[in-house]
Amino acid sequence: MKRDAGKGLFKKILIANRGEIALRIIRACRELGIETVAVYSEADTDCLHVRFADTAVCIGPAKSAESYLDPKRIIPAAEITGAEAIHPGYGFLAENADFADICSSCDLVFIGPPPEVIRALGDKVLAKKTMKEADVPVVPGSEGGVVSVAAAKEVAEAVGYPIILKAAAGGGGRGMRVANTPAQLEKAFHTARMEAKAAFNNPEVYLEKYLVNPRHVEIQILADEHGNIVHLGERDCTVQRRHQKLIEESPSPIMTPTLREKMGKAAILGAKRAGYRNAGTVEFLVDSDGSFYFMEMNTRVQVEHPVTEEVTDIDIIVEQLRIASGEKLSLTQDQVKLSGNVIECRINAENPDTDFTPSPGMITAFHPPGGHGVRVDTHVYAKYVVPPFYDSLLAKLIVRGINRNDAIAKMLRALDEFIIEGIHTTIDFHKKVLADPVFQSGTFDTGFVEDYYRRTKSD
Ligand code: MV4
Repeated sequence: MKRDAGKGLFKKILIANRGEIALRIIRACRELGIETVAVYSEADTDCLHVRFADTAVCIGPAKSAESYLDPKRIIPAAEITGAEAIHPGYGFLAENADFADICSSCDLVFIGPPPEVIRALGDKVLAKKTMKEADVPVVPGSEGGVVSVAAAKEVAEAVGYPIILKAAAGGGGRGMRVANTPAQLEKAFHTARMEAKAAFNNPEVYLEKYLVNPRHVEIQILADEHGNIVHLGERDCTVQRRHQKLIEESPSPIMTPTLREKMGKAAILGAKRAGYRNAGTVEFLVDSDGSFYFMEMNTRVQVEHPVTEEVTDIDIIVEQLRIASGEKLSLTQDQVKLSGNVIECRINAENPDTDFTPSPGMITAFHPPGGHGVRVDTHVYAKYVVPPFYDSLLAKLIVRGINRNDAIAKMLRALDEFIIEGIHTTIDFHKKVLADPVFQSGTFDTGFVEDYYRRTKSD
């Protein structure tokens, strides 16, 4: 549904999510005078999003498929409470084009891009084609999917080994296979297709030259419904483990003003070509020589959005709400200014000593850090019981310093103050990484976490 110009902001929206992001959205709504409807599962009756929203509706049992993932339970909650729009947050239904379609047919605004844009960018082959048409650099590889071993081998010879096979319906690292030789490629082709079929019910795979240990740098963009698009600089998300981001920062240690302008322009051109609306993120791989290549576009607000909020002083959730209600962007590209260095550590309910296995249970003591330049986005409180059903993010600790060393010192100080007892968390892991000379040098790549464990195994 497209709203009439001049209708103003929404009066009431429903938040189809839980945890810290539900709280984050409620906060933005409160500041804008928008009423909020929370939805919650039977496992989440004691959650703060239920308490802080103006209205809360129980939508089903603990299992996500029967609550947060079920449009048949969420849409009626919006209808009964008179919400005009739905904010999906991240995860759950956030990148589900069918859900965005259902919203629109029920006269509810989906706070995000149009369904056909979500669908097109969710197809990684089509997304890559769209970016190529917009002159955004893409990794050399197959034009579209590869349908046979022979076709794959032909493309591999042309771009050179090593190569990577990726699922067209995949993303975020699921369904990928690397091959160094034609023999490996033959095997990888069949397993990649089988995995893709099993995971996404779509066996289509495409082939790219494999960049060895690149960096992950993503550009945040905002696009309104009037054709205006700005970028808010980059986030460096190179510190990951098994495709789970652990630390994000902005500016990227490898960024230069020239490279930022090039990547920002590329992100905007790609978003324009895709017909993008609302907040989005264009992910790039950056090679050791500074070449960058489109990887995928995320059509939702991301976990790490506060990094950009702190470095630009722009409230991304407020912008999402304004854009979705038909307002123009509140700023032009030359008004976007980056200031200082921001780092975010994801504090998860996981045990780093047992391969980051989940650690649900009661938090017996809780004290978040504070002070100058410290932000904590969390839904956790003392005696809160972390349920085993959802993702393990407990808190995002975000600090801002005048330079990178200052931000690292602040993060180490804040991590020292952070008390979470009763369950395992990633706090101590972050303390070790932030004190690591390789992390401090800023010269790491996506092999960093694995390499860190190799280097420090003896202690
Ligand atoms: C790649 C790559 C190297 N070369 N593509 C991982 C997530 C998924 N979106 C794509 N990924 C990669 N794609 C080419 N052509 C290496 C990765 C990759 C990676 C990328 C970003 C951050 C961490 C990573 C860890 C392993 C592999």
